[in-house]
Amino acid sequence: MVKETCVTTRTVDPAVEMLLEEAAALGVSTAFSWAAAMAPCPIGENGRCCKNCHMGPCRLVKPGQRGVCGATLETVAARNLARAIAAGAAAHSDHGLDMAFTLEAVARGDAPGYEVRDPHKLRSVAELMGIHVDSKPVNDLALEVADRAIENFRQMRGELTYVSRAPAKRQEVWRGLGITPRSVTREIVETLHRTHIGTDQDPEHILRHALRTALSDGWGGSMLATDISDILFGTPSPTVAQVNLGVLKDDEVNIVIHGHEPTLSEMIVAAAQSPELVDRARSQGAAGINLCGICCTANEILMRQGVSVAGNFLSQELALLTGTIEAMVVDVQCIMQALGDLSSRFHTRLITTSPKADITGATHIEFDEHHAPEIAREIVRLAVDNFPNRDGRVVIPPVTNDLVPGFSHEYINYMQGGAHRSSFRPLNNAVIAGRIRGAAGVVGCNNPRTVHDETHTYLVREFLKNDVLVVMTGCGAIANAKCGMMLGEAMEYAGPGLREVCEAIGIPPVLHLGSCVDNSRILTVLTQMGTEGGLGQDIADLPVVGFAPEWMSEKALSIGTYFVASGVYTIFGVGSPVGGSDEVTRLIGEGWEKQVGARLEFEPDPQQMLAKALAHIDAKRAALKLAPYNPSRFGASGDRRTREAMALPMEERATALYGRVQA
Ligand code: XCC
Ligand code: SF4
Repeated sequence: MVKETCVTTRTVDPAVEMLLEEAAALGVSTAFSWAAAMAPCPIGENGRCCKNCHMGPCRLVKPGQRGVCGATLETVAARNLARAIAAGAAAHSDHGLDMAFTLEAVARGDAPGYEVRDPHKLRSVAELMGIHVDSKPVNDLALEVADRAIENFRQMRGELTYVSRAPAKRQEVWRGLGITPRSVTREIVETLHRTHIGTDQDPEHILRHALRTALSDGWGGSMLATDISDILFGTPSPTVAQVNLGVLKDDEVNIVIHGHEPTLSEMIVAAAQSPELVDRARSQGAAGINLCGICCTANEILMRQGVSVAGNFLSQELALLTGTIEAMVVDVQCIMQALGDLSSRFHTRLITTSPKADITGATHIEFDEHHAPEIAREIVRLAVDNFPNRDGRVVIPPVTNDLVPGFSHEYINYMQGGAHRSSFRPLNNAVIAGRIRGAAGVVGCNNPRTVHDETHTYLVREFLKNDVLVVMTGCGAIANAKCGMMLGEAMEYAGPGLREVCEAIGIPPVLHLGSCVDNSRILTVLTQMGTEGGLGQDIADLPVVGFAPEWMSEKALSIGTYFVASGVYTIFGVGSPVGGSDEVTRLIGEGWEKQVGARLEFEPDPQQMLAKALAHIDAKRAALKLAPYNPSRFGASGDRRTREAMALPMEERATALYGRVQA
């Protein structure tokens, strides 16, 4: 059900609030208390600190002040932003590259336990890559796709393969500016070179390369990560799952998978269901094995397997405080170092698995796709054998909600006309008619510098009221799922036009598209909306906006920047990492608007964020000569179908509302 949130100064999630109280009682620090005890550095916070060489660090705090090398504030702020974008792009893309290596190993028969689960997606990706599909055996084709993907990471000249997926007009914009990405590797290396002391000094020139670097993530590393994950593990379609800390079980072995990659977690899902390990859990006195996730590993296995989600970024420490987690298994990205110390205060085994990420205090069981099933079993066994070590203190907040995730681009296409007539026509027509005013992508992190989940959930509710369709990924998606916004019931927030369309097509008004790398799904959705007809010829023509309301990571900056470079006006909350420089703020605002047709803005005030977004959507509608948005034109729509569906049990309800639903 749609839940009213409990607003405190720290979070809108009652489960989180309950465990924060538990943390205080236990005298345990968390990101919330660290943040409260330490103000952000006022110099670094808005881009005024340079530590790119050892003549510094230089702190440019007075008007006109320069670094020892003569660098101006503009140059320093631009360089810092460019470097952050490169780091974010690297994180997504290194993940994408590993997916390509896994596909290669699978195709060669070197990765037992894995297979191509979606040969249909494999064929369509091969076609997009210009590979002849013919009647090639699946693994031969998979090898060609893997080779082409790997080539995309290492090629030094030319264009990324997926550039051709963007609207033709967008490609022209990129070529005209000289920012068509060559490869992730080339653009990231060049960013680091340009921002080394004494190289690129012109802020506009630095920032233009930042656009190119971000594009190599969005249309390269991330898009390949998404596509290859779909090929290996299946393209998501709607399924039913549960979310929030109440998914932890007091009488079962709880294993939490946290991080970003689906490769090992898919195997752990299988291992946790094996009769041998379930029996072993029973012999240890547990009723079974309960698997759930945090952050984007959670989103990956949620989208495809319906595995429940314990929470988003700021819930990771709190999950340990429940005293019920036998193992927290982590791979890469967004894993707080504090988990090392924290887990040692409880019986929880923190298990690192990536050759790239060790945490002091953790047990390292290195993942290797050539031996994945054994490694997954070893991890689950370790968790099971840890069950008797619980100390008896159990604090599981009794808070869960249901959600329906699984909206891939392919499924959104399919649900608008079935397998043979799939298209974006109904959605585009609804936008043209003004039933749907526009669309918003609300994505990104949590940040204890702002009330946990508050802006994510505020914006989404307001967008629905204003007939704006919402697509989500990452921790923002989890935030909204927790308060029931990813169910048909969320329709009660929707304006009449949006509601009518969602009922007719059979979708909820808030669509969960997946993990952080799956923001690339939003690019493919927007491309199709932009080229389907009636809404211009480019992503920049569409009445859409992008948001990262509670951002904190460098990956979020890369995502936001590739959205802008793709033509989407994007607003970040919390605060600006370049706010110290008016010139850089202008360059990424009106400067990028002139160059790529969209601006990047930082706006901490949620009401202002909303107002700016709606004004932008209406301006884009006007530019397309669409009817002005007028909610009174669409009166009481027939919500009979929703009401009937709501009266059914949960499993049948989802099928009634969303059509094809996985078991
Ligand atoms: Fe990390 Fe992907 Fe941010 Fe959440 S949303 S805090 S990056 S887990 Ni991408
Ligand atoms: Fe200071 Fe210039 Fe060195 Fe940066 S690169 S630390 S501004 S001297």
